[in-house]
Amino acid sequence: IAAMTHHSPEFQPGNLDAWAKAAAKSAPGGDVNALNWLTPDGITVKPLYTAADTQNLQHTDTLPGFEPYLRGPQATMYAVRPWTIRQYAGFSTAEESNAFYRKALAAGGQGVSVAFDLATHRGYDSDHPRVTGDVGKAGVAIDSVEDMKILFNEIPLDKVSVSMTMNGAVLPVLAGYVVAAEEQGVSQDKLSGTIQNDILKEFMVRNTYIYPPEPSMKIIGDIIEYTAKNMPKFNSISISGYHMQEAGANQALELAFTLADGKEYVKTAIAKGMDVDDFAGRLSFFWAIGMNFYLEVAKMRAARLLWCRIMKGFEAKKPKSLMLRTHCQTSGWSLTEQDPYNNVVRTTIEAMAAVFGGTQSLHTNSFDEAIALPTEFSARIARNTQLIIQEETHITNVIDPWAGSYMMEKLTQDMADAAWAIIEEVEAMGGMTKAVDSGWAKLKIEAAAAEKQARIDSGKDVIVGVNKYKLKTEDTIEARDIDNVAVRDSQIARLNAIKQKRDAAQVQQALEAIESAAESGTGNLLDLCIKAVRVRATVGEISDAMEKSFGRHRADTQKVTGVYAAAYDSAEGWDKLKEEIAQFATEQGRRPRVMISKLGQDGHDRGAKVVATAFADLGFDVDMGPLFQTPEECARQAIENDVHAVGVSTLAAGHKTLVPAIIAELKKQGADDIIVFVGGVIPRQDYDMLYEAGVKGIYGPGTPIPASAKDVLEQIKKALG
Ligand code: SCD
Repeated sequence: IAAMTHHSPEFQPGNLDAWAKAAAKSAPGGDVNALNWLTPDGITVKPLYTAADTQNLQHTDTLPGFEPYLRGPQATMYAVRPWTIRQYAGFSTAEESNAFYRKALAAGGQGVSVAFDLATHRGYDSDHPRVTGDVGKAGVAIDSVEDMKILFNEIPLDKVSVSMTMNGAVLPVLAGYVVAAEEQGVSQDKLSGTIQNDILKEFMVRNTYIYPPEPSMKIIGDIIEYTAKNMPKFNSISISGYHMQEAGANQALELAFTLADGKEYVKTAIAKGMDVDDFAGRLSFFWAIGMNFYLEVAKMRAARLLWCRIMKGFEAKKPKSLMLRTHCQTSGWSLTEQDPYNNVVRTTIEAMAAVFGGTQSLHTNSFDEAIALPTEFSARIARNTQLIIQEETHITNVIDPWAGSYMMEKLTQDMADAAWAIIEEVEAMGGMTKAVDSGWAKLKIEAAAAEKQARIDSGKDVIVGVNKYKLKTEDTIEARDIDNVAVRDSQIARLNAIKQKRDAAQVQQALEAIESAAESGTGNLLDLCIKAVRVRATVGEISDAMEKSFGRHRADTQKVTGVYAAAYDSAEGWDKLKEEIAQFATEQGRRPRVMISKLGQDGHDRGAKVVATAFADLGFDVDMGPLFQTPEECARQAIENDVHAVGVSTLAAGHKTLVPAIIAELKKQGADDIIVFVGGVIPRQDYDMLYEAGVKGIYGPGTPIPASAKDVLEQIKKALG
């Protein structure tokens, strides 16, 4: 002991000034501050943290399972029960998805998480003409309870918890699950799981809404009310920051907007006359975990701290109402098409951050997800990533292991403060519904996305294999393809069979009850939808019944300007390209004009928005097509606006149907001089097919925008002769 407390002359306890002097010797420009990293959130991350950084922090001495739950919602956390391995999956038909789930559960998966196709998300049955390119593509096609029953065949719904990512068509889908369970012999009160049911973020980023904000919030209120009464083990909502970060938000923005959304849902339920403690324990959260390791762990700890503060503000009393429980998913956006096995490493690092942050449930992405839907092989590696962390590393033995780290405690507080400032800003605007309605929140995220893209394109942010250490040749990897024509045909056959067998009068009556409840605002819509599903009303019919009085929401397409150019400062190539575009304008009498469009039900518009912003900053005239256009509508708008080129952004695997269709439409409407280019997630094996269909350029993930812009300009010139 004497030896341990006695400091020999070589080992004097440090003095911060002395350290700063020593560090300055090797710091750039002799300045230690040059080693600070200012994050996109505006947080300064220093190269060294000491006891001085944690001295005045309030929450460093708390315990897991106790207020403010910063260190975790459970007292024992993973030491008793690790997080749930819950892999988000679904594609093609209910039969195929069911087989995939059962195999995954047998191989170590612990919960089910259903991905629905975009037709279902947007409340269309598979036979609807607007969704020909979408059926069965980026998720499973569900039209009726008969599909739901197949989806959960031999999965015991009283034992396995099920998460359903559904926001638009949330009522018919949740009703379908309840009735499928009922017909499996499992009553509602035994169902455990989660429905995403988070519509506010859909208006900001994900775009799978159906109705306008106001009726959408009414639906959420009804679901919270119904599940609180009848489904006590079921999480009524998964308040999601995930899609915000995927759309470009930094961590502080993701955290703030998500908690602010949460506040709005609590207010909605209270306004229905509910006691906060009757429902708050079943509000759940969902974070994206990207490559920003320290900040992600800090974000998760800060989230629990702030949610407890927010819920105390609502006078919640029960511990369950105060603790934030969350699902996490590794970042899909951080995955690269180039050198794709690197994605296994990225996902592992992100999964570690989620685990150190204390997640309750986790999805790890498959390495091929920047290219297509996961194969059996890539899904296995993704699942095993979690199993290895759970069962080989002993990481689970210690609760909140980063606690007490000078850095982590300080960053947790910094992150909480940064997010709280944004939450207060939102509050001053009148809450998140208003911030969303005005378009302010969406533009904040889009500006962050454009800035991020510019940092990557200019090489400031490194992505291995994309803007540094690039491979000369890429090996092609196996990708899953869905025969969407076959899926659609089989869905239509089943729909027709159901419609023939059911009692039409009963269906009519049930739909009318929904319609009049939507109209009058009385009655619980989930209750009425469950009744309609029992008599075999379809997802599309139920959605239509509500649409009659709610209407369908149409977003306006605002876009940010100047942000990309400001962050992209490797000026040489940029300025040269701007000059060429100016030159084009002088020669042609007008600037090159492109229309950036999204076809089908794919609402992922981050890429489209960033490209539109950057092209405009370069000097193109840019039109932004509305979401969800059919090829026919898109061609008409392109012709009316007299564009030189249409750029299709596709992220939901609809390209093989929709891209040839837009080219054919342009031709049909007499405008085959308008060239078509494509960007987004497109497997290499589809390139030839698209070029043969007449596409003039394909720009996969990781293509620097100035490079694609230059190519588009060349192609336009060529087409003009
Ligand atoms: C857990 N338990 C413990 C314990 N740990 N009890 C005592 N001691 C411990 N140490 C108990 C819990 O209290 C709970 O019981 C039960 O065990 C289960 O644990 P849990 O922690 O609640 O885990 P889980 O059931 O898995 O629930 C996790 C969430 C849930 C709460 C987060 O909402 C969930 O599963 N969410 C998943 C959402 C999802 O998959 N989303 C996919 C999104 P009690 O309940 O009785 O207390 C995909 C997506 O959007 C992709 C992108 C896109 O499409 O655009």
